[in-house]
Amino acid sequence: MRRFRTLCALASAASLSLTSIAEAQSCTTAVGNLVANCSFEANTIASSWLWVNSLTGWESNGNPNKFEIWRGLDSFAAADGMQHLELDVHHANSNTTIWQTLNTQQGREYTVTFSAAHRNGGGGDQFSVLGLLINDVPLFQTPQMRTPYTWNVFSYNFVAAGTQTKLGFQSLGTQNTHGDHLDNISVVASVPEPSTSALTGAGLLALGVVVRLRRRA
Ligand SMILES: [Ca+2]
Ligand SMILES: [Ca+2]
Repeated sequence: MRRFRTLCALASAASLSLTSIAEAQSCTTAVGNLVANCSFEANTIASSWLWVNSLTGWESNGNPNKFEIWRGLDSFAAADGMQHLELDVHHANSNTTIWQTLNTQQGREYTVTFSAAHRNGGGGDQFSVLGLLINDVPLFQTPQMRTPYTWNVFSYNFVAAGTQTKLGFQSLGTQNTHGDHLDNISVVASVPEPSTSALTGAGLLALGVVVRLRRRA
């Protein structure tokens, strides 16, 4: 029983908590990804960083600035593509929350995967922490990330409560306009839809069983 409980605890931790993955798949090619502008590449900036007030697919509570896009500042490469966000936004309130609404299937389980990183300690910033919100409820937060300019990959599973799910990310480090970097976000169904061919195959198999039963009768 003890071994069983240990296995259950491990399974629970694996499905509900974080995982660190060395290499993450690009969210832009993740099959079934529900997230729009998942890599923050849609609004190309001409400088190494820039704050903007609109971002394709996303909303923000930043005030007055809403989003801070990075494109190679400090030679820090994005986790995916060329751009990412710093959620401790320059000249904002300053830790921000960004969100978008996804079309989901009620009762279906989804996996959120994202990359997060800390900055270089500028402005006295000692660590970065990002929170994941589902329908405005904080469900998961990263540990304090203290190694500068190193991407960490996290995954979290949730079950959709309705046909629309609000996905949010919250900056939770010290508010000093430095840190809490985010990129490469995917939300995909944990178990893919059965393919048409598989369904057809299962249907034919069931038909075969029915025919055999009729012959026996
Ligand atoms: Ca990106
Ligand atoms: Ca900060």
